[in-house]
Amino acid sequence: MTIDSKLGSIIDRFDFPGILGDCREVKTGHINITYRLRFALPDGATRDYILQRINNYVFKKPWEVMENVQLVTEHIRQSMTRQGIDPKNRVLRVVPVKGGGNMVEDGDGGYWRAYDYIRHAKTTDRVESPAQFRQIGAAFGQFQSMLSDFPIEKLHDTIPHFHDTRKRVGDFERSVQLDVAHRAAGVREDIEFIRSRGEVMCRIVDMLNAGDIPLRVTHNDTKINNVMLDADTGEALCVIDLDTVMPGSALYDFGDAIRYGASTAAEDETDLERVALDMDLFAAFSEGFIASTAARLTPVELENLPVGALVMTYENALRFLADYLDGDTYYKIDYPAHNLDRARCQCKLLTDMEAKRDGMYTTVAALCRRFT
Ligand code: GN1
Ligand code: MG
Repeated sequence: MTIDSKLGSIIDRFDFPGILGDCREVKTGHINITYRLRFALPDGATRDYILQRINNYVFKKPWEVMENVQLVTEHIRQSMTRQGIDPKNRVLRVVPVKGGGNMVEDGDGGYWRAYDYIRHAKTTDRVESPAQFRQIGAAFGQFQSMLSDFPIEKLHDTIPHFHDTRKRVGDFERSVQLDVAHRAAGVREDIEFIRSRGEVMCRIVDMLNAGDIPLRVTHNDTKINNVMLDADTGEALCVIDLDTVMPGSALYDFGDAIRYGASTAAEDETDLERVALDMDLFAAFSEGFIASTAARLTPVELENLPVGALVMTYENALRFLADYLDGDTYYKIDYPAHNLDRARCQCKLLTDMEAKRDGMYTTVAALCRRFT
């Protein structure tokens, strides 16, 4: 793509080597704007980077996001080195800004940051096999484990109350009452579906508040496309998208990965007949995740992992529907009813998870016995 002078001047401020040869937008993710840059080095080789404009509607204090990212990636790098793993290409590296710092302010309120591109890697939006999903489970589990000795008080809450289900239920109710986009009348049944589950879905928040489960460093956005896979072998290389790394519950990370990856359909599938929880994929991810976290998580966390799947699916349904009612201010959308379609798909998935709840518990309990 051609680069306008504004983007060019932002790129100039980062400490990139060589001469910019190519710049293309990467269109995954609902939040940030992302580009892949390719630089030509004097010896003829090329080097790739990721440049992102941090969405400052979503992240009110982008500098706190970057502080978290720096701290967490450094911790993981050290942890890998101690375990004899070469961290290169396995953990994100922030590209410094010329003259210091890790972010560029563009003068229009936009904040930009850059990472080394994870080489020879791909991502997938749909799970291709149970074995692949098991690997992704292991990758998110290792991420969790490597951060289990991280001093959690150093982390900023980059989106306060991100998984505070009770607050989200309250905010949802406000969106229904305000009805700024005049859409509530058309989605009464969907609203009732969300309302009817408001209290039971606060289970994780309640367990955290009661001290039944501990606060942990959590990724908070464990979609499968946030793990880079080796382009040839499919091996999980690197966990990316660390913007929402915050104190939270391990159940969130387990649950969101199941919500997205173990569904038989895409997150915005409109043919609801096709939307269900695939129990083979559930078991595969659980195996990878539990094998790599069993030594760190408490028995109460382990046994309650399935709660995470239900709560995260509920939360996403609620958030998509709230954004639809708010007139689509938060998520990027491709067409006017996109958020409604996403919400309905998540509600259908949740209904199927509710029917398969016992099976999820049985699977998790068996894996816990095997790995603890
Ligand atoms: C957003 O940017 P992306 O697509 O990784 C959202 C998640 C949602 C997800 C739903 C900061 O993630 O919380 O679960 O969309 N991220 C933020 O696809 O709100
Ligand atoms: Mg994200």
